[in-house]
Amino acid sequence: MKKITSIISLFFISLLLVSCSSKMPKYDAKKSVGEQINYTITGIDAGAGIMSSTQKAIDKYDLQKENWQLQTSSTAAMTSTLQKALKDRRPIVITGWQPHWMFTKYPIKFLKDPKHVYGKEESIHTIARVGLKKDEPSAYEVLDRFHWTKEQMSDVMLKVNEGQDPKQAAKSWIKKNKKQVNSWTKDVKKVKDHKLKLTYVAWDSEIASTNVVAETLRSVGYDVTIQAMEIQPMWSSIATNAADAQVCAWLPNTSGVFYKDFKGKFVDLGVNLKGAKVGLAVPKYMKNINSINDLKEH
Ligand code: PBE
Repeated sequence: MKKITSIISLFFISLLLVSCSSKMPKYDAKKSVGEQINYTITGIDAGAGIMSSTQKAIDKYDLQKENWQLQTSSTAAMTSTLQKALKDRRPIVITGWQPHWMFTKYPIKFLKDPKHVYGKEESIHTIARVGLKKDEPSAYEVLDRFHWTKEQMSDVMLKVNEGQDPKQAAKSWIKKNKKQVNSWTKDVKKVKDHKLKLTYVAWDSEIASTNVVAETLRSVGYDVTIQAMEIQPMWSSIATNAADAQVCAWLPNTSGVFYKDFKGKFVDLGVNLKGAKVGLAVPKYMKNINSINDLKEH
């Protein structure tokens, strides 16, 4: 009797497992990838440059013919969806960028972009309001000198992802990289309690850079506030002198529209980070999906 009961329950358990996995099937290299994920690219917040670039990619690679669509969400929602997909080896296509901890933590790869819709490499620029150099030469000088590497930005991002407070993560990074940070502030005239406002978009990369720059400016005496907002208001805050600077301009592509729209209403202090990259990404186990072209049905 006992045996029969256990056989029956085993049967039901396997039935349950089969039905669960058939709802959420693993990646099947022999089937069309579009069909498996409902022709959906998992994206982030609507204002991000990567979202408009992806719309362009859907168009340029003729993906709209198969009704491919870009789903708007947030970085947090996208990375959590990605994590769940990876756990079950399910297929997924996301909007990815680097530096970001998603490439450190998860086995994912960029898809090739032979039409260069996302551009090749990007640089992140520092943007100041017109007149900052005259009004706050010390801040201008520090902002102008600020630059770091992808790896350094990733360090701070990863700490914040692990739960550290961004301000604290910035402080400890500065402590560990004294020499470099000193070169940004060396011989800069100290001020006393001058107010300074930085604006940023709360993407992980920008949370990291903005906090590091804010802490550095505090060390020369500035009373710095940082304020997160959407991308358009951020550019507008600089153009209208409501804020002093931002370090979030991914160029030439990702923030290109805003750079063009606000031209003449800001000062470009140049590159603060080189070798950033934007595109579509998939888990590495999607072995035969290596280019955006591979998303198309053959
Ligand atoms: N990002 C991160 C931004 C710039 C920084 C790639 C999500 C974007 O505008 O797409």
